[in-house]
Amino acid sequence: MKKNVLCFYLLLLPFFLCSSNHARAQQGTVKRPNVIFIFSDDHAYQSVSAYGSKLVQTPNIDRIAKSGAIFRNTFITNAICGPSRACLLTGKYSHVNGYMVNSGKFDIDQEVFPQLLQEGGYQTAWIGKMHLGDIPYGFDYLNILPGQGQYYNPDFVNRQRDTTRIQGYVTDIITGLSLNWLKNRDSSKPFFLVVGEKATHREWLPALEDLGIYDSVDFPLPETFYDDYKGRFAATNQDMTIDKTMRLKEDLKVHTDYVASGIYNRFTPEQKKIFYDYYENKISKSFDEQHLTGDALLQWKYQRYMKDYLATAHGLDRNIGKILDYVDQSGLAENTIVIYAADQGFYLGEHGWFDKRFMYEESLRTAFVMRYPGVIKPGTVFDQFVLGIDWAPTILDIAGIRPPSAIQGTSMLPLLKNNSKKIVPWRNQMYYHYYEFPQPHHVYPHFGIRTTRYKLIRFYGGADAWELYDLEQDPRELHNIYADKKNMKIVSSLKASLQKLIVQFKDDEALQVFGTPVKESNHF
Ligand code: SGN
Ligand code: CA
Repeated sequence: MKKNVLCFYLLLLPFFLCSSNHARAQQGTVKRPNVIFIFSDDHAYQSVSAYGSKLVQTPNIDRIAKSGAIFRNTFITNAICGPSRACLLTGKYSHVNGYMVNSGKFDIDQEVFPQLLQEGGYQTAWIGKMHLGDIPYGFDYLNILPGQGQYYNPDFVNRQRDTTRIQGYVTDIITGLSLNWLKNRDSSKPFFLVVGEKATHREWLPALEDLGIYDSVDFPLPETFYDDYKGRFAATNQDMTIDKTMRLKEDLKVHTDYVASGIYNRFTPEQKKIFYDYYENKISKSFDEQHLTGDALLQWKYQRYMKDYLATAHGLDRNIGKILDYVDQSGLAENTIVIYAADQGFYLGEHGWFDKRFMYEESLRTAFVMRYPGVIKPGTVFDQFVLGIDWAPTILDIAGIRPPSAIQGTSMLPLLKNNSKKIVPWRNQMYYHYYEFPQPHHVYPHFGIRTTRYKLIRFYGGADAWELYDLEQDPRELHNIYADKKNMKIVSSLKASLQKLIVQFKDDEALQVFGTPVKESNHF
């Protein structure tokens, strides 16, 4: 008899397992929150006032942090655009989701978490920059920029791959399309919307109304601006300095090629005039008059870079404000989570650089703020290490959908719910792996581990060397102390932890490199 009952339950088990996600998803149908995920491109946390920046104010990003939480230790596991988005969508490291370099193509046959949201009854949309080389499934509505997209009068591509050119400034248009979608969506379902921003990507083109807003400000040089890269081979050999790599014409718009320029050719006569008056009649003219050389030229470039970059970021922050206003005024606020995050960090002159990629702090770490009414207490600060691959399982968990076991990230929901500040078991180290080489910025492939105090990095593919930083003693990462005999113990303990992470995340390429000895003479 007993045996029969057991058999009966065993027969039913697959049914329970299959339906468990659905059942969990259904439980709180009424209450399941909406999620708006605003994902910017190359927006450095050093320029966000919520992160303590003194450069400019970002009142709207700060507004999310104040009404929710700021995550001060958010790290991206492969700090470039396409791969970061692939990590967001899959919750998996680049070597697992296969999208390791920007020139690659995302394998759309793999599962992305918005598909699971759809199955669980969510309506899903991605509007703006996506940059995956292909269009993944899982979105009911898509209106995306082709590739990197354009700042002025950009083209947008829909799910049917029809292209439409829309007049205006990209960040404003993305907001307009997003609000439109929100207003016309099926309001009987909860939703997940990605607002994919192009700002603040190179070549840092501000909204025409923001041209020159910071021209009277003299931005301070970062402490490491004149870094000599001593003891760091890969850093010595990169191609991303303001001095040598940054281009006067394309990046700083000094005597833009008004005939050949793709940007300029898209303009209406009115837009053309505003752009020309500013960059040609004002900036280029003043540049010519100064006859700058050497350090004066370098400092001028830095100032122009900062002014354009921060003016572009200003338009981004203003548009985040428009989305928040809509959420607040439409009655959505109470049940809508708003997230702002950047796809990775960016150098604002630190080490003399722009761009990203390196496992050093400015690019590894990214801005991430989140408001979750009723769950996260306003003004919460999280210092736990959270990763870009944690977003997928977190959002699934919030939606009541169990994250698939193949996801490598971890749901942050237990942290978010933990207003009583009990200790929630959490990682205190993270694993990073970057691949794209040599183009476009000649940053050698590398992987490594960051703990609360140390960072150990292994470069390979031509720059075979280890680097070790003590982030407590040397937060700017100027002193590679790997070869210092007195660090042998910490090196071997970090290597053991790194190897464990490599094995845990099944990174075969790293495992092979890890096992290949490096010539001692490479550590100078
Ligand atoms: C372009 C930029 C690079 C930038 C990559 C990747 N050059 O190639 O400076 O690193 O995009 O950026 S540009 O001359 O076209 O501006 S990412 O954000 O997509 O990863
Ligand atoms: Ca980016």
